[in-house]
Amino acid sequence: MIRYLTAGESHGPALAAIVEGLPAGIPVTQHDIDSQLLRRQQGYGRGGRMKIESDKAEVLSGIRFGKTIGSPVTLLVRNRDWQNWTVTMAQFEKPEQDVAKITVPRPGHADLAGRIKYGFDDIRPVIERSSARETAARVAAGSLSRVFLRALGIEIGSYVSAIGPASEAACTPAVEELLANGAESLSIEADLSPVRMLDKRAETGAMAAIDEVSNQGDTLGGIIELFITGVPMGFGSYVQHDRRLDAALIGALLSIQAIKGAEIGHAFDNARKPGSQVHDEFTLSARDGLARRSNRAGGLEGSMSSGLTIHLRAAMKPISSLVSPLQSFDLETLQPTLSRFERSDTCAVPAAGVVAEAALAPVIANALLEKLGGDHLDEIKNRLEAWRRHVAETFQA
Ligand code: EPS
Repeated sequence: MIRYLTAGESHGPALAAIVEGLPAGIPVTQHDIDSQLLRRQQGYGRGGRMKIESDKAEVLSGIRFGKTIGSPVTLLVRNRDWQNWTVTMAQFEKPEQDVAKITVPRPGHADLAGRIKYGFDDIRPVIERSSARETAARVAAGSLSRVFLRALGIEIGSYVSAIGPASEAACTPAVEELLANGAESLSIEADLSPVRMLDKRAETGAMAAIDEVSNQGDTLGGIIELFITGVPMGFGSYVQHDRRLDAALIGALLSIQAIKGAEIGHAFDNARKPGSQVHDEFTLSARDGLARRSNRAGGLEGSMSSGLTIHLRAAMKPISSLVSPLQSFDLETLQPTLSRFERSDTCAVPAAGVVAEAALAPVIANALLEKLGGDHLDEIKNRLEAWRRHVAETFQA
């Protein structure tokens, strides 16, 4: 099974990830990793930091002659901004210069509970690790599971369906058409838009909304649509709480900074309808075998993959670092004061879609490894082909 850890502070020397449990024989190029890092850096509404960074991963272990070797892969993404922070973030000697302590927590951020929980007299260490900069390491880590899945015909893609007040319909025929070529086609199309939206009117509205809140020193959240194609029937399980694929997928989405809601398909809409308008009826034909009239369940039934496209949605709250201050207080004087500004983004929803894709990849890869096992890509490929064949033959008259 694939496990990974990330390390690193937003303004420290680097971010790192160790990815353990990847099978051997997966072809990986530098471009496979760095192209995902580049995608994460894009998006209308990003702040000044993205002008400083140009994220690239150094591979320190686990890959030889362009293929994984089954041992842990270590990835390092250096922070260019580190050179501006060597005093504030000095690792050992406390610098002679005065390093200003941060004592005013920003509402909505980890600042207050983190400062109290870890017993600091300064909020800086909380800001450094709770920052969404950490997602650079997660995207690098996730890119490896992604290439593993792609080699097996399983793809993950996303687009943004809402930013603030601007929204577009989810799962339109245009989306279905793109998904027919694999979920990555959807991402390629979405990546052409500065806000990763597909509908031009929604895109214009979103960019105008970002400009407007940016002028007011405010921020915007949004909704991300995520799709996984090529997953055969029977990944995940209903037999135990910790083997339920629904929970693992939603857990991965909610592990992302500022993601506060997630659903499978249109779960919240479905909750308002009778069952007859929700469940996806079966049809059997000699030509197509088993088919469905709809996929309102989002590709998951009984916490297992149904064989249809998996569809997840994630809600991102507006970033909690605002240029226009919110009411706060000083933890040293216990006097009310306005919150301070820490450089941030006006809107990072487009980037969060890329992060969400990366967060889902190891979950699906693990569901596959749980079902099929195997230590080398070729071995797993053979087992997956046999499984796909078995499922298809089950429904042939
Ligand atoms: C980010 C880097 C950060 C922020 C942002 C995302 O860099 P800095 O703090 O130096 O500007 O721009 O972080 C947050 C949104 C957050 O909540 O902390 C990045 O690399 O994505």
